Order: sequence, then structure tokens, then C-alpha cells
Amino acid sequence: MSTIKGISQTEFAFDGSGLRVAIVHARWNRVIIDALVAGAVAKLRERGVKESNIVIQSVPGSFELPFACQKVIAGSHIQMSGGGVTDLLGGLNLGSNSPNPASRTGTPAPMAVAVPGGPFDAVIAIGVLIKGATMHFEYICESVSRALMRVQLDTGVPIIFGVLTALNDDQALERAGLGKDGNKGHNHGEDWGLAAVEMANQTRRWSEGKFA
Ligand code: RBF
Repeated sequence: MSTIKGISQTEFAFDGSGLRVAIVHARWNRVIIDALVAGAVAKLRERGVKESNIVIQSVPGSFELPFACQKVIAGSHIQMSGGGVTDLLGGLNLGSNSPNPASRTGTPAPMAVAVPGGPFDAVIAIGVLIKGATMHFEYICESVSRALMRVQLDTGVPIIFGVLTALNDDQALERAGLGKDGNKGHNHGEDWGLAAVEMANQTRRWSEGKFA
């Protein structure tokens, strides 16, 4: 059935080959989350984002998404700047080759962490909120959407809003392509993957004053 709803795709296929993208997802309603993450990853790959440039992190629930996105973005900038970043374990040698793994004796001083990659060009925040009997749903939906908007404006890194706010299980399943009774719906994770590549490319261009 034709519909006027939904996103119209660009004629231009944006190139993801030079991009680094983080996916931060909640673990509530996991079956749906897994399908959405898989949909996003599939489109990132399809657009040429390298496997090593797709970084996936999880948090307990959607409420944790904005904080995690902010930290992940900040951490990716620190990684890039190289020196001055110290081993967060404070030089503890936990390696199995150590005669006494718990001992700090003889362990090197905190070192700079050599982490590959660079700053993230986009972050996809994925969560599934399903309305329950209390007002919890309304409070989380409101605060998470506002906070994700704030993080992207504060950091200048586009955040793709991959948070489903469903009134019941069926609504959420249909938006992950898992609907029942012959109505599988559409996996919105795929749209979020494409949106991440588009916004990352456009952000680079706009930052350089290129509008043509
Ligand atoms: N997190 C989600 O991502 N989706 C939910 O549908 C969801 N429902 C919740 C319902 C209740 C009553 C509570 C207490 C938490 C819920 N959370 C949900 C978890 C929430 O996002 C967060 O992880 C916790 O409140 C800890 O900060």
C-alpha cells in the first residue's frame, strides 16, 4: 500500500568509507534492540563504513543513552589527541603471565593508551521504550530526547535518534521489522544507519563551508 509517511531517500548515495561511527544501544527490550542494531550496521556496511570503524557500546537502559553518547564522543577525541591519556587501571598488571597478577610491583608506570581510530563522525543512539502502567515512560522519553538533542548541539557531532517510543509491544516490533500476523513492518535501524552516513558527510562539508 502506498503511503505519504516516512523518509524520502536522497538521490545521492553518501560514501561511508572514510567515516567512523559509534552505535550506543540500551539493553531493555533486547530482541527489538538487536534487530535495530543489526539493521543500522547493515546499512553502514552497505555504504562502505569499515568494520573497524563501527564501534558498538551498550548501556543498561535508554535513560543512560545521552550520558554515554557524550562520554563516547569525548573519549574519541581524547584517543585522537594521543599523549596524556593514561591507563585507567593505574598500571595494575592483570596479565596471566604475571607471577602475582594482583601485585603492582614491577609494573610499568601508567602508559599512553594507543587506541586506533579517531573522533566519531556520527553516533547512533538506539533504545526501545515501551509504555507501562506508570508515568515512567513519559519522563524517560522526554528527558532522553531532549538530552540527545543537547549532546549533539553541544558536541557538534550528529546524533541519530534511534529511540523507539512505543505504546505497546506490537508497535515496537513493527518498527524493527519483527511485526506479527503478516505485518512485519520496517526496520528503522536501517534508516538510522543511512542517516548517520548522510549527516556525517554533510557535517564535514558544512563545516568546510561547502554547500554546492
Ligand atoms: N529502559 C528502556 O530502555 N526501555 C524501557 O521500556 C524501560 N522501561 C523502564 C521501566 C521502569 C519502571 C524502570 C524503573 C526502568 C525502565 N527502563 C527502561 C530503564 C531506564 O532507562 C534506566 O536504565 C533505569 O531507570 C536506570 O537508570
